[in-house]
Amino acid sequence: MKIKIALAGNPNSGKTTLFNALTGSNQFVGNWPGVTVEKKEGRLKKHDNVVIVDLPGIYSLSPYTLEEVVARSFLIQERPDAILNIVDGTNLERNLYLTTQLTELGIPVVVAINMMDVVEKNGDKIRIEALSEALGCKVVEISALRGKGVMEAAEAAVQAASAERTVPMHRFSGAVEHAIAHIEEVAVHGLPEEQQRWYAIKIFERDDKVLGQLGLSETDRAHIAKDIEAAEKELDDDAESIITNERYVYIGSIIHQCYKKKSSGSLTVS
Ligand code: BGO
Repeated sequence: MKIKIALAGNPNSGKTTLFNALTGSNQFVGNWPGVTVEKKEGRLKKHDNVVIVDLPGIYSLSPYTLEEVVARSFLIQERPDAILNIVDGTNLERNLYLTTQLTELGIPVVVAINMMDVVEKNGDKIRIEALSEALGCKVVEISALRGKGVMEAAEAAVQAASAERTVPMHRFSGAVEHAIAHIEEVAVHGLPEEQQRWYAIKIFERDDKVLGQLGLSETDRAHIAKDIEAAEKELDDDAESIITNERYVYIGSIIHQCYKKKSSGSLTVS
C-alpha cells in the first residue's frame, strides 16, 4: 500500500533542502491542478511505497494566497496519511502558527525542527519533549543542510501514518469553544469525527470557501451566525482576529515553556 506524506512548512524553513535530501533523484515535477504553482513529488529513499508531496511554502491555512489555497485543498481533499511539518528552529514563534493549524486537521503530524546546527551554535535550547507534549504530536530535531536526522524524521512520519491521529492540545477561550461546540453540532456532525474541529473553527472564522463547500441551509447559517456574534460581543473583536490572537497567546506560552535563549539565562519569549 502506498503511503503519502505531505511536506509542509513556511517559506525559507528549509523545505526544498529537506525534500531533496529525502528523495534524491526520485522526483516528479508537475503543476497543481488548475494553477501554475509547481507540484513536486518524490519517492522516499529506501522506501518504494512512500511518496513525499512537497506542498507550497505557507505561513497559514487561510484562503488568502494561491499557495495557501493549493496547500489546504490538498490537505483537506486528498487527506495524506501524515504531515511532516518542517519548522525553522531559529524562528519558532512564527513557524508554530502554521503548526497549530496543521494539528487541527485530524491528520497525523510529525514536527521536524530544522536548522538545529544554527540553534546549537547560538547556544539556544529547545525542550523537545515539552514541545511534543504541548503540540500533541511527535517532534524531532534535524539539520536538512547537513542531512542530520532527516531519514529519522521521515520514518517517524511513516510510523505516525499508521498510528493514532494527532489530537490538538490547544483550547480556545470559553466563548470561542462554546461557539465551536454549537457549530460542530449544527453544521459538521455528518463529517468524520477527526475532521469536525478544523471545519468548525473555519466556519467560526467565516471562511467563505469552507461555507461554500459545506452548502449549509439558511436556517443553519442563521443559527451559526448567532453563535459567532455572541462570542464576538463577549470578546469585543471579530471572529477571525479572535482566533489569530488566541493562537499567538498559545504559541507565546509554548515558547515560554520550551525555548531557552542563551543570552537570557531563563525561559523566555524569543
Ligand atoms: C540558502 N541549517 C542551515 N544552517 N541552513 C539550512 C538548513 C539547516 O539545517 N536547512 C536549510 N538551510 P530552502 P524553503 C542560502 O539558500 O530549502 C538553508 O524555502 C544561500 N543561498 O541552504 O531553500 C538553505 O524551500 C546563501 O539557504 O527553504 C537555504 O523552505 C546564503 O536555508 C535556506 C545562505 O532553505 C532556505 C543561505 C544562495
